[in-house]
Amino acid sequence: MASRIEAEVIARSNEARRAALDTDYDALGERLARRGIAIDAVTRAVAAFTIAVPSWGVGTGGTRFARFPGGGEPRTIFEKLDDCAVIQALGRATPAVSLHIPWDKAEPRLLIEKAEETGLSFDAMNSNTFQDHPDDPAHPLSYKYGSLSHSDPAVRAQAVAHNLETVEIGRAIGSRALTVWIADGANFPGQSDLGRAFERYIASMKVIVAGLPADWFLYCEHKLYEPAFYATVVQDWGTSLMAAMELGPQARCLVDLGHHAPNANIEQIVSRLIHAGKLGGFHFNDSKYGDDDLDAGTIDPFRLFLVFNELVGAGDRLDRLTPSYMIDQSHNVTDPIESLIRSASEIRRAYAQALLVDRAALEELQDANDALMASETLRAAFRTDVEPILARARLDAGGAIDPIAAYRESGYRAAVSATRPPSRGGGGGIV
Ligand SMILES: [Mn+2]
Repeated sequence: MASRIEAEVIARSNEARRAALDTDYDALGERLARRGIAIDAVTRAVAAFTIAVPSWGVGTGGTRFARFPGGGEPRTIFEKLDDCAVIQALGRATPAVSLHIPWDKAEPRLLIEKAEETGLSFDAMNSNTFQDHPDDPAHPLSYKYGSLSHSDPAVRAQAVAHNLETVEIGRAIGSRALTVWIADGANFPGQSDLGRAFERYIASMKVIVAGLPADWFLYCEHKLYEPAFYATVVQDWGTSLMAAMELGPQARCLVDLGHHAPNANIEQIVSRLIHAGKLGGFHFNDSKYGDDDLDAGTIDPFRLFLVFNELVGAGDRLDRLTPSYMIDQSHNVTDPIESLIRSASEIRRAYAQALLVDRAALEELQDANDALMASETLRAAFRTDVEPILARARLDAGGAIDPIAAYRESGYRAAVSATRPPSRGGGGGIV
């Protein structure tokens, strides 16, 4: 794979860390063998687990207050793909990129060429009707009062057409899914009719699903609040599931970890969506108070583990669903490349830990109502330091044992800062 990270940099970085990794990996292998687990099988499973990075995540994010850009910010989708290639070269967990239209709009032929050059592929497409598109003559109307659920049929038609255009771009570049998140809602009781707004959303989504290629999925992404602060049209997983059921077999629910009420039991929502056969995918991130879009696994790694515990525990039922795993974060104070490398690693960590759960023992303890030991069975897996497994999976795939150290040793950020002009501050526009 072509990348601006020299293989030599990775090799040098790994050389200094190789002996320690071998020792740690062997020691962990011995510990796991005592629990009846073959470490190499876990490492292989982890290596096969990949997560898509968001194109919008490689630029510095912002809040509604300000954005403080870093050096060497990517200016185009092609520079974003260069940065994504660096993330993949070092971490080997993120071979695909999720695009956002119109932010990443470009000639499909050029996108395919760039994907071939960087060794990347394209995951789910994201449409954008949460802001106006003043530069697009096909977008004369404003989304200020909504999009797919707008009271004006002309605005709804414009929003539907935008989603179908996003599908067309996606189809040309090998994507297989469209994620729809709408900002529609109301700031005041009485501002809009709660029932009619949802009916209009469903009617618009039916037109989109009718225009979807047969092998595509449509992901309905819910979000509790913001930018609408009184009522959001697709506010929770119940509404999302209702929509997905009414929209038919191609429609599924996408769970963004930040889009729930505080303390919501997200792993239970995941379990219910698996039961309904409607789990479409994830937007991973972490949060403390709301839709904070912090790096996955940095605030509540136990919750991330519990989500993966449901996924691994679902076995065949999950295999039939083939959900999409994506990151959706806003990096306001870190180098986005470092945050995305770390986040992908934390997601794999949760997956690896979930693979270590003794499921036969857990089921027995649950059936015997041994609450303490059932809880301990989960915690034993969560407590296991699986870093040697993650590092070995990266190393075997040609990546770095310590990808963030190797990234810093590479001088990539300084190099792109010298060639890409400083970017201006401004809004974040992160969902
Ligand atoms: Mn999201």
